[in-house]
Amino acid sequence: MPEKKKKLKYKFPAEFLWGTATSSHQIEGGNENNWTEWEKGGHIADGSLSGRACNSWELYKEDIRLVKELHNNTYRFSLEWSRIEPEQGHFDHDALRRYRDLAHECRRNGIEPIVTLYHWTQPLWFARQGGWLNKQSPLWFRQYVTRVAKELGRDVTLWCTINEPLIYSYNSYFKGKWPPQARSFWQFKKVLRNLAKAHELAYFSLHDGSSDCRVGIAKNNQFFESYLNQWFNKMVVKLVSRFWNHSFLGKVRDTLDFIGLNYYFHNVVYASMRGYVVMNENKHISDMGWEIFPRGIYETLMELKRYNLPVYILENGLADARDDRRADFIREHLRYVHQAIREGVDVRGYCHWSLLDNFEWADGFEPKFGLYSVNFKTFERTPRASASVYADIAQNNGF
Ligand code: PNW
Repeated sequence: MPEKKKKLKYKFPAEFLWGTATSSHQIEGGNENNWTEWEKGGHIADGSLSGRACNSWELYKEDIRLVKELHNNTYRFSLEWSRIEPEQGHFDHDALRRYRDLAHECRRNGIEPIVTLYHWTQPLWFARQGGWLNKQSPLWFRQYVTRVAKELGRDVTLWCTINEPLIYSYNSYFKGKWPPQARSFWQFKKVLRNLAKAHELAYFSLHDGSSDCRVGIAKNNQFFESYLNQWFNKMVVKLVSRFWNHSFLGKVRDTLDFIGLNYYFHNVVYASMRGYVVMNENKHISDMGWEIFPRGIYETLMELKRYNLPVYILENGLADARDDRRADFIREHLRYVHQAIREGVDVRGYCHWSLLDNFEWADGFEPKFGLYSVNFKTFERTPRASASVYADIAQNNGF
């Protein structure tokens, strides 16, 4: 039977990449890194440990089957540095082979792998020497990346060096929320500087390893908006968004082939001399209390126009255990992505966070970000209703 041609209101560009995103520590299980050490101190809100997580270390072929079931043509995952280089200078062949298998499994299924090199977890030897505060840290990172490029360079074209440098350094070195729980503005700034250096070195290593690779970062950008149209608020909005959205990108812009955008947050800023507060309307929120504000993805995309680079949306999603908001969330955000494309932003792909329910950092397993729910005892994956909505969009390249 010939397929019925659907009339699409929002048609995406040919070759558009549709995918989901995950990270190693959140899904693999069995890791030994600075985060697993920290978990043992009872820091996780729901009392859990990452433990076996989704057991994706073993079940990666099953995961790719799900990606396929979603009619996706890309999958963003990350490499666990602590597995690849468990001791400084010693590389684990089995771990490297396992990641090569994962990339092959993607390719075999017509899925473009997008590979993140650093999604926040550190090998113990790295953490013990001060992690990103050590001035050698960018060089250590380069050594790891050079080795990875040699092993995976033939299978991987799209590389994301660092996931959300600001969210990470802010929570780990300024807010004291994540390991190593520092609270220092200077450490925060120093870590940002070293992450930028690490990115630059990685950029050149990756390009040495393969001629046609493309390298970017995943940047958490937020839509800052002034409370009412008050001049003081507007000024603060300008400063805050210049710092949060553009300072890191500005530092590394000469070594970016694309920008990865992670969009989650909208902030209506009400400023006073003592700082600012966020005054969101919060008409719609996720299970984590994060405001759902689809227009923000359009605004953050339009703000990226100035860099004149291709953009991949590398994360966007919500915790929604009952799955009663996710389908609308996806459609609404994509409507705005489509509008940004119409208005000239070169958006090449969209990765939903996340494929699976997984280990949500200091919040444990409670938040449910997955298009597939996971039974954390049997590791069985079950599609939520929104998964088929997303699968249709990907299959039709629009909706
Ligand atoms: C992103 N916050 O992180 C990460 O890249 C993912 O690993 C994560 O699972 C996902 O978003 C959902 O949270 C963030 O507390 C984690 O503001 C926390 C915050 C922001 C982003």
